Amino acid sequence: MAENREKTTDQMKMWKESRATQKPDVLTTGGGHPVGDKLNQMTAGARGPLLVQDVVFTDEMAHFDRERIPERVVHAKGAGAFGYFEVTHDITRYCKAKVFEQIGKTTPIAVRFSTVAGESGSADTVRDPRGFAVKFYTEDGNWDLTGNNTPIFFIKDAMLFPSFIHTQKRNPQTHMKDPDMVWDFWSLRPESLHQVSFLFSDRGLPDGYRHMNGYGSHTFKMVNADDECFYCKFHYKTDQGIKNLTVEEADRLAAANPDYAIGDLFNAIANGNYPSWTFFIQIMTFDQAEKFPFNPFDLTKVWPHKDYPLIPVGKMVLNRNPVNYFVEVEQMAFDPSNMPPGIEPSPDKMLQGRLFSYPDTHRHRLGANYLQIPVNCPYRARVANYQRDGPMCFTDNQGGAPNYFPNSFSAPEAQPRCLESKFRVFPDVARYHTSDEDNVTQVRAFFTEILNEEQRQRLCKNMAGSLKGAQLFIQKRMVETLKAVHPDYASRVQAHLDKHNEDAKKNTNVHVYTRPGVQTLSASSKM
Ligand code: HDE
Repeated sequence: MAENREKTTDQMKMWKESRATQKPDVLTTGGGHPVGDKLNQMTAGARGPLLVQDVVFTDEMAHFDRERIPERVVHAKGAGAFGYFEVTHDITRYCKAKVFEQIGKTTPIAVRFSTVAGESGSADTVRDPRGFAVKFYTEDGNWDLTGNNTPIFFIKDAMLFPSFIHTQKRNPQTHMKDPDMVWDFWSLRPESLHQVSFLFSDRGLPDGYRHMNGYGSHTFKMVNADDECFYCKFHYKTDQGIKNLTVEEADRLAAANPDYAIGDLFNAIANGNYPSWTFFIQIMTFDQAEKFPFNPFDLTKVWPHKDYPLIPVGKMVLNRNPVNYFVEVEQMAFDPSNMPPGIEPSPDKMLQGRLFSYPDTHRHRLGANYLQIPVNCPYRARVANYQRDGPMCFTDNQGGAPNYFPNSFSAPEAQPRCLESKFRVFPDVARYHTSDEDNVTQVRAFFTEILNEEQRQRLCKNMAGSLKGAQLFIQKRMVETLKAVHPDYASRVQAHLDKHNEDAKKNTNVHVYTRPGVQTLSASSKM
C-alpha cells in the first residue's frame, strides 16, 4: 500500500515535495553551460555517426566512466549517520581531551556502521563482525574511535591482518568464498578462538545496526591535565537493547532485503526515532597493568568488568541521515591515529599497525588531500601547517602563509601543552611470538559462564554449519583446538559435523571435500 511506504522507498517523492515551491534548476554540463537537449546525441543525419563536438554527450560519459573509487578493502558495505556526543559524567581526572571537558558539553559526530568481509553490494545480514566507527569533531582536531561491535578481535599481531582478511574474502582462482581458507587460518591460529566463538554465537547476526553495542576494542591511553596516564577501553551500550536475528531470518533477509540494516537505520532517523548509545570507559592504572594476569594490550582478551567496572561518561545520539551517500559516507575516512591531546595509543600491536594502515589506505582510495573532504575535515579546529598542494586541493591552500619551518614570518607555533606523554621502553627489539599465550581461559568463561545452555547449543550448531564446508583434516584440527577450551564445546561441534559428514557420504551428489578444479590445475601445471 502506497501510504505504508518507508522513508527510504519514498526518498524521491520527498525530494520532489521539498522543492515544490521552487522552479526547476537549469540543466547544465559539468562546466555549468546550460544544456538544450539531454536525450539525443548529436549525429550526422538521423542514422549517422556521432560528432566529436557533442560535448554534452562526452562530458556526461567521461564523468560516468570515472564514477567509481576503490571500495574499502574491508568494511566496504556500510551505513552512515550524524549526530552528537554529550558528556553526562565527569572523567577529567582521567582525561584532558576537550571532548570530555564538562558535563553537558556536546560534540558533533559522524558514524559509519558496516559489515567486514563483503563487497559494497553484499548482504547486510551475514554472519560477520560489524564495524562501529565514530568520528568526533573536536576543537583539538578529530578523534576517530574506529571500533567494532565486539570487544575483541581474531588476531593480536597486525602482521597477520592481510592474510587473515584474504581468508575471509575470495579464493584466488574460483573467486568464491572458501571455507577451507577460513577454517585453515582459524584452526592454525588459536588466538582467534575467542572472536570466532563470539562470531558464531547469537551476537554474530545483529538485527540491524541500532541493536548492537560498540567497542573501541583496543586498550588506549588517557592523559589528564596533570600529565598522569591511565589505560582505558571504550564501550557503547545500545539504548535500543540488544537484538539479534535468527539464522533463518538472516538468510531470508539476505535474499529479500540485502540492504536491511542500511534501511533500518535510515528509516529510524527519518522517522525521528533517533538511536542512541550510552558511552562508558574502563580504566586500568599502569600498576594494575603490570599485575594483570594477561597482556592488557592483547586485543583477543577483554578486561573483566568485575575488576574493571564500566564508568559512565556520556551519550551518543544519531539524528541526521546523510544528505548524499557518496559525499558523506563513501568518502568518510576513519583513522585510529586521529587522536586529540588527552587520548593516545597503548602499545597494542594491532592498534600500532592500524595507525599506519588507515591514513595509508585513504591516500590511495581518496587521495593525498582526503582530509579536505568536508566529512573528514577537522572543521572545528583550524588547520595550520606546512602541507601544501597535491591533487584536488580545494581549500585556499593556506593562502600566502609561509610553507616552511622554522620561519621568521608569523609561523604557527607548536603547543608544548599538547606534547605526547613520555613513557619508557626497556625491552630488546625482536619479532615476539604471542600466539601461544593463554588463548583459552576467556573463551572457556564465554562458553561456560556467559552463554546459557540454549545459546551454547546454537553456537555449536552455527559453528559446525560453517566448519562442515572445510576439508576433514581442517575440521579435525579445529575440534582439537576446541577441546582445549572445553570438552563439551568440542564434542558438540563434532557431533554436528559427524551427522553432516554421514549425510554427505550417503548423498553422492555432495562433494564436500574435493575440489576437482584445483586438482586439475596442479596436475596440468606439472606437465
Ligand atoms: Fe580495520 N581497516 N584494520 N579494524 N576497520 C579498515 O580502512 C586494518 C581492525 C575497522 O567505516 C580499512 O578505510 C588493519 C580492528 C572499521 O570506514 C583498513 C587492522 C578493528 C573499519 C583497515 C585492522 C577494525 C575498518 C579499510 C589490523 C576494530 C571501517 C578501508 C591491524 C577495533 C571504517 C579503510 C569505516 C576499515 C585496516 C583491524 C575496525 C584497510 C591493518 C581490530 C570499523 O585501513
